Amino acid sequence: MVSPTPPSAHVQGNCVAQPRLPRAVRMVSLRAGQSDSIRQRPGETIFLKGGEQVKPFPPHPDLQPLTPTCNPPCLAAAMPPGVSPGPEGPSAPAPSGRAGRRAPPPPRRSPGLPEAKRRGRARRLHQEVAELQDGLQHLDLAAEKPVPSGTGLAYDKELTSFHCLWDKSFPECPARLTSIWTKLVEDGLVERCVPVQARLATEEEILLVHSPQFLALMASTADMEEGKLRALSDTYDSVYLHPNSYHCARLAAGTVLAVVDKVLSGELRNGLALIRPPGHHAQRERMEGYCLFNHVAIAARHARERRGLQRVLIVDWDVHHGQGTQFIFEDDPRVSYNTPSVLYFSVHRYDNGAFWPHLPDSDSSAVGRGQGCGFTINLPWNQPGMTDADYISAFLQLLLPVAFEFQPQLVLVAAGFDAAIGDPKGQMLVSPACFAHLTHMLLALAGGKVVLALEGGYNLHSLTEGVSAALGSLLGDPCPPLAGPAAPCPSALQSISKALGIHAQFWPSLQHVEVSALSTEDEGVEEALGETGGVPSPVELPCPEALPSLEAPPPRRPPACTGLVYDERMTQHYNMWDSQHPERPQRVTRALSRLQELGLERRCLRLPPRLATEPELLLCHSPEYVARLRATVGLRPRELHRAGSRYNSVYMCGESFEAACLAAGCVLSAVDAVLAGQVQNAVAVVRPPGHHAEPDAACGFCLFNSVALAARYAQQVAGRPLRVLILDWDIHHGNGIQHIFEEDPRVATTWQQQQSPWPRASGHCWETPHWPHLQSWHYPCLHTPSPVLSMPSAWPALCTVPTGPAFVSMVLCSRYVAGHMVAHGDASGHPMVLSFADLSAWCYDCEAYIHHPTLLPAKILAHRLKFGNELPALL
Ligand code: Q9C
Ligand code: ZN
Repeated sequence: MVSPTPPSAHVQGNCVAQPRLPRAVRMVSLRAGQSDSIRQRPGETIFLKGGEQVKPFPPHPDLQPLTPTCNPPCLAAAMPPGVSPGPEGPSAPAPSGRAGRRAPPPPRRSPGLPEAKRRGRARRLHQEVAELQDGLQHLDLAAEKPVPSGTGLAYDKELTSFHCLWDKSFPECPARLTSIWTKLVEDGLVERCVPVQARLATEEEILLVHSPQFLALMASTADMEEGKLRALSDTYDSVYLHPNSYHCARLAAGTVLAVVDKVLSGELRNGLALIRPPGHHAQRERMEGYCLFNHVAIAARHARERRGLQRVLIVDWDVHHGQGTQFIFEDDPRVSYNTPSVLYFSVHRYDNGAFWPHLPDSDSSAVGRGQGCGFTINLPWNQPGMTDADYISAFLQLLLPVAFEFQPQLVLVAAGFDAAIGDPKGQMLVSPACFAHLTHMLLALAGGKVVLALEGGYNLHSLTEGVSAALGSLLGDPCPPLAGPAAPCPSALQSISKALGIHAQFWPSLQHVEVSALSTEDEGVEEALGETGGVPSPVELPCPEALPSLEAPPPRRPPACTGLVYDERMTQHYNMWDSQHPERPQRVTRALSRLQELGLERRCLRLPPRLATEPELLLCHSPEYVARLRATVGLRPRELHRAGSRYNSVYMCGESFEAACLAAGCVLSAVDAVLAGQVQNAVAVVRPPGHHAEPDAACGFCLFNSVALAARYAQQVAGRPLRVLILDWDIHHGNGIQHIFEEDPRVATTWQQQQSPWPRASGHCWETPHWPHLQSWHYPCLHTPSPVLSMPSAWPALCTVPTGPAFVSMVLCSRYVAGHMVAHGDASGHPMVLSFADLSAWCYDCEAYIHHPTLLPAKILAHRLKFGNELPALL
């Protein structure tokens, strides 16, 4: 291997240019004299060179005072103008996420500081290191908040004790609740929930949202005769009153509060309130649209004012616009809290204003007022017939980006099921399974604190199916598969694009989304959509075909457990020449003990580890390659060294083959358990890693491509067609997986592509981009002229092999990239090498690290070059 020519531009005087580090990862050298930057920043991972990785645990978000200028950094940027003036003032454009990121650490100071300052710095560094290590030892890693568990289900038969006295076929009827209950019992869901006692909301609670006059009026209806009730009802839009209506509306509101309180206290993880009458059309002084009191609005105010929450998200997927909720919060004053409080998102049928409640306020142009600007998000559909794909798109493209930015502490869902297929009012086509998916997506928010309150839903069949599916998600069941097509229809895209265009000004997370293609002003689209009538026009924009349904539907009650597979023997693969190699055995031992400390390990089902068999390895690798790796078993160090150096960034020891077979086999074992339905999902804590391994070559610490093997294996053992998605979130490109599946349509691979992906076909060391755990070791190559030191005659006594004049060559490039340092001895004839990374010295002949006082001058020189100051005494 030939060493590349040095790029002198990377050396600035004596100060070597620092590699840029990603925001949350820094390498800290304990010897580097960086006392001013060793302090851990929030959320940051620090790698202690030569030590263990320190992963800080961020403080619990609920315990964190959230000031607009700090955590999370993007929230401040998300504040609509005027809400939280950042340093740039209220009208400054919000920085995009990228621009808002922390700048890389400042370059180190150049040498020439007074000696005393240097000593002081070294002393401070010592002290900080000691403190850091001490602090780490006393970290109580196990003392973390227990994860709340249990899904609350609130229902009271009392809530069926009212109906419309003068219209027996009124859609809002007692059977809605009784049929839901029957269905949930049938599906075995009731017994899996924690019952929550329904209760009456107090007057004080009602007054959180409604006026005293309105409350008094509603209270007075309890004693009214039918005639009076009817007369009063008729003065409102779409309501009926029954002598029990007031009582039940108070019971419904209180029941939502009961569930919310148990979720906020951590007694329950999430919950569902089965209530009627519905609430989201009720306004401060008005009943409307079957609603008397606005339960969800009351619960949001309660959470904020009585339970101290700062941010509540209301998601309203009822097919009608919850104008009541919007009016209550659209100008919600939040001065005393200095943070936005309630974000209202509603997706609803609008038909360009032709659908009830016929309000321009239901359009996406209504965004809130004053300080509430940007905190009302309406997504109006202008055609009936919206499908799962349309609702999923609405969530993925609009709601979730904003919600992740908003970081709610509680999610309240105005859960109507009148968008469900078969509903006489909504005339939408949402499947029951889709409600499981919508619910599931919300569970990622607010630490899972999600409470569903029933709103509309008038087809008893689709209502009950929808509720059952949503409750399944609250209970942790996997979502049932959705039927295609998977893409939103043109009209839905138009609605979503318009809302995105409007809200991008408030929410930086929406700014990257392309909104021009289908904006309302786009005449081409109007044409493609045909005359804007009530009926969806035949598809005119390309819409992907539905994927064939491959899977049999999963069992109704799947296994609720997670598999864990691990085998200690994987630690026998190690780098015998470098115990500090980043891919070291402690990676898995530490991971496992952490799982144990957290009590996660005992919540898993341990799966049997096993070796991948020869035929299994051949699913992705060539017979020659497998044989070549097998032949490394029992080789001597020198031969192993050579075997590893055939490949890019690979080391091997006598146990490497077995460990790699074990790593792959463990992943296969996890696949077995998942496909057999023994577990719902699984984790394999394995090493060596696999995703760089090619069909016929080891690469980047990887020997066998465990994930690629698992994908092929899954397809083989499933006994039926199987689509496999591989998500590769490793910071490096999974070149091996890509090459293995590039032409296989059955496996989709996805990874985050870096700007200049590693590995490169030809590796000049300064071209290799960041590999975070190697980054501080990546310095420009200074082979010519290498500082070469003559060794005195004492030298050979230390190192058994060389006689005569010996040389120490300083290699200032990465030892792991393109095999530079490994191959340096061969290429240059130098018998030993001094690492610029950690000032260790390597002897090629005895294949060992060595130390001797005669090396000191070379080390001092290297240190001076690297850090611009003298080697601290601690060396
Ligand atoms: N011709 C809920 O779903 N429709 N409310 C009025 C007038 C009112 C629905 C039609 C529908 C209200 C909670
Ligand atoms: Zn509705």
